[in-house]
Amino acid sequence: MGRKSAIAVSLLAAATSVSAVTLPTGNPDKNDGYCLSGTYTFANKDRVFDATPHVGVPDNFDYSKYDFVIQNGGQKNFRIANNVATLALTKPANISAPADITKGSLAQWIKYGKVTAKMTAAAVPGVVTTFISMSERGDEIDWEAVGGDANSIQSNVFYKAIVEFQVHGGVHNVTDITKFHEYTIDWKSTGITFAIDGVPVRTATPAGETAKSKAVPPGEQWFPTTPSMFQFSIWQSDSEWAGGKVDWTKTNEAVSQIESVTVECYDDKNQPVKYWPASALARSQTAVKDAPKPASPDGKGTGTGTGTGTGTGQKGSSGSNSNGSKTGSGAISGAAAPVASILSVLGAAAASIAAFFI
Ligand SMILES: *[C@@H]1O[C@H](CO)[C@@H](O)[C@H](O)[C@H]1NC(C)=O
Ligand SMILES: *[C@@H]1O[C@H](CO)[C@@H](O)[C@H](O)[C@H]1NC(C)=O
Ligand SMILES: CC(=O)N[C@H]1CO[C@H](CO)[C@@H](O)[C@@H]1O
Repeated sequence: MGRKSAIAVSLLAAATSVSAVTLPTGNPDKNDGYCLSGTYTFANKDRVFDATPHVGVPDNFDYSKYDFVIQNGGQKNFRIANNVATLALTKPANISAPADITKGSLAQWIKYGKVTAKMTAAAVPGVVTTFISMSERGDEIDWEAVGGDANSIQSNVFYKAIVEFQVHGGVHNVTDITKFHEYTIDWKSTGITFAIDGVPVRTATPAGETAKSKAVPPGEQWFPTTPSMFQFSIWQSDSEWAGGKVDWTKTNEAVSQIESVTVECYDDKNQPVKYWPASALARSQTAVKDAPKPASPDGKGTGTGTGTGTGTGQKGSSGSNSNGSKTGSGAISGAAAPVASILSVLGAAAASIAAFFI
């Protein structure tokens, strides 16, 4: 399911505190893309911006200061400690109502790229853990772990927020989702390869994902083609798909942990590049120019950031809504130098920015 409908479902199902579904304006990145290759961790919680509740990133978001954005749940449920982000779904005061989703994203708009998250998922029946891409118009690529099965994870592809369940999904074995695994979304214009711990398990191609819905105009293919944020979330589904209603008498919270997110940006020929598009670099450099003096003159500082985010529902093809949110924060690895390392240094010294809530 696409973002808007998923949000609606999420709001209905959870009576969440998400107050609006209006998407942010004044941010060119969501249209043009903003991708910087590197490995992002949660070594520095100052690099995680709490925008709860929010979709996307706030207007005028300063990418040089933050690696991750928390979109729902706040720092209370998107916790950064010991270099790891823990996304918690906490037992609601009233257990007859679903818990509020915890969601966050890597603060980039990627088209195309290979993104790998090292993370754990909750094996609590009724709970869904997600790692997904989400674009402004609802193009979406999903990893979704349902709490009712600790030994599988599902892949899915959505286009323009059009709901076509059980059409574009797959179910893949993984040994114990509560342990750290590396889940990869390798998204090229020619196809999406899903990999677990470096082993490809599925490739979805534009020609292979035939749309069933009349909502897809003739001549268009069911394939994500718009800049997307990579989002993490944990949410209460209560559906049969997810393992039934969450039993809050047995647990006080369900958690997913993220250790790192590694990004390899692709250019318009699906070739790995340090950044994409060229305007992303230009904007980075503008930020660098305007930013306070780096704390470390050698430009080799290791900026780290933490972030939290929240996401709103997406659903798996097997018929589930997943509110995916991703969070992450952290240091940009040296692989992304020189731009990323400059940004890292600046990030280490950065102050917080104003929040623009919708
Ligand atoms: C608890 O949640 C249920 C389901 O939303 C609702 O009907 C009920 O009124 C709530 N109880 C309280 C005390 O808020
Ligand atoms: C996945 O696990 C099931 C249950 O253990 C097994 O029957 C099946 O062969 C596995 N599939 C693959 C592709 O390994
Ligand atoms: C809570 C919620 O939205 N559950 C939905 C999950 O997705 C399945 C399949 O689409 C729906 O049947 C549930 O209602």
